[in-house]
Amino acid sequence: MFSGIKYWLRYSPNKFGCQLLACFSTKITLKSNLTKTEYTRGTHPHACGQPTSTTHPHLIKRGEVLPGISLQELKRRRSKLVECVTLMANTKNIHRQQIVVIPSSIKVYMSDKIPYVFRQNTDFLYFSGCQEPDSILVLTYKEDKSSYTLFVRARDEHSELWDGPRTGVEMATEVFGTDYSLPVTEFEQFLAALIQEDKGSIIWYDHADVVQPILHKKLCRLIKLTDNQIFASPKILFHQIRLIKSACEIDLMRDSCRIASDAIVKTIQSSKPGISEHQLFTTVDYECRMHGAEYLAYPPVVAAGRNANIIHYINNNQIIQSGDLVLMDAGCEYHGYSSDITRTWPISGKFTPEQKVLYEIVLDVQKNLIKSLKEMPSLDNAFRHMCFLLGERLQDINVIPKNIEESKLLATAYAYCPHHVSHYLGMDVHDTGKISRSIRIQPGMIITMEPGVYINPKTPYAPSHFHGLGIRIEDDILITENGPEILTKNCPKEIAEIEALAS
Ligand SMILES: [Mn+2]
Repeated sequence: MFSGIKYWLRYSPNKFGCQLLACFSTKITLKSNLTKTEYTRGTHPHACGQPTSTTHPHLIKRGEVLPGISLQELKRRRSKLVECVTLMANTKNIHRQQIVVIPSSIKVYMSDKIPYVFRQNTDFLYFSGCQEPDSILVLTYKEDKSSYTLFVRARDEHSELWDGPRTGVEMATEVFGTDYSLPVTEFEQFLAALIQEDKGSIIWYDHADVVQPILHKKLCRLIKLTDNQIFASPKILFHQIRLIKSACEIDLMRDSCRIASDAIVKTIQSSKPGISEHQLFTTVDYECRMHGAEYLAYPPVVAAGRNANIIHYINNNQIIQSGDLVLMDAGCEYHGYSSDITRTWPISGKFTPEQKVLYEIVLDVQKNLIKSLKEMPSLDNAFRHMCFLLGERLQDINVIPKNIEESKLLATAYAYCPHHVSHYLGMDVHDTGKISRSIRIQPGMIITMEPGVYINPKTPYAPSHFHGLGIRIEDDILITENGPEILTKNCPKEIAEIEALAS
């Protein structure tokens, strides 16, 4: 609906500025040098700085800001953040003004004027829904009153000619549903005025992990002006909110997991001895994008033979020899949500006896661990459980000596699987990194389960007939009231299924 309010905002930017002046008692005046033709861009097919339901109806439904994410959902997220800040203020008995600063990503260049693919800062995207670089979301909160202001790049004819349309200040409040929006150039002035108003303001800003170096310098300068400002990192708050997925996030995760599962199936089917790891990378990338993913969620591991002993092998430039196992760790990003799957298969279509023995162990351990998620352990406990299960099974086949004490058994198993067995998953691959893995899992979380075994010749006790083998099986799992639900179940992992796909 092109409401009267919007009309007023579009034609009276100075009035809009006045409203902000009244609210924040700052001396901000909005420059308006936009022409009347520019204001009519609402009917232009590329009206905004990102897809909308008007310009990209195949991606965005009415009422949505991002694919699958409605404005209502964004507002719920913002309310939760206000609740968290309120709770924090109340428990610590703080009555001062609180200002939460969430910066967007900036454009990063690989060489002169050649940008890397832009990926928005996840925390910023989660709360703002805005896909533009050089933006800032600010929450101000004092005495139960809160408001959100989105700072965006002002419209600029020259830049837009090269880089495409920007949403601009005039449209931002309507598109993103924040209380106010201002040009990003006004940020320093805005914050200075807020601090002036309440010299004891608490500024929540992550100063350890700098996203926008210029903004960071400005903030540090502002903080120096007064003595009693506190920089507190809000990241733990953001991640606590992001940890539990909403219904629409779960839907997006289901799609992301389904697309990646199908892509890996196709990749296994297309694989044969003599092709390169790089070609399998291409296949999984192609299949994910052809089914709607924007790109792969991370550089995939495509490791043939003993390359699988290198946990983060991403060179992917070797020829796959007959008889090799291929370990592929790949997932896609679908509308901002990441999947993360690993499968290991014999390139010739049949496991050798040694490969089969180890594969069966990893598969059994993985299935056992998934079952035990019903008891809602912590991820760290799942890891200890894995070391125990894996250790016992490796003892059965004489890869680990029998009759060693338990602590030694766990340590030796860890040497054969030197990575954690699980991480949280969501918008980021290693999602909500500020959340400890020692807390119990809860319904609404999504996690991975990824035990592996890597028989590096250097590992103590490793019998030579297993040398160079590397196997990992990884699924993505939604935790529900009724137990674990495997979101990547479309991707087969049983020996017979894998052999059927690979031959
Ligand atoms: Mn993983």
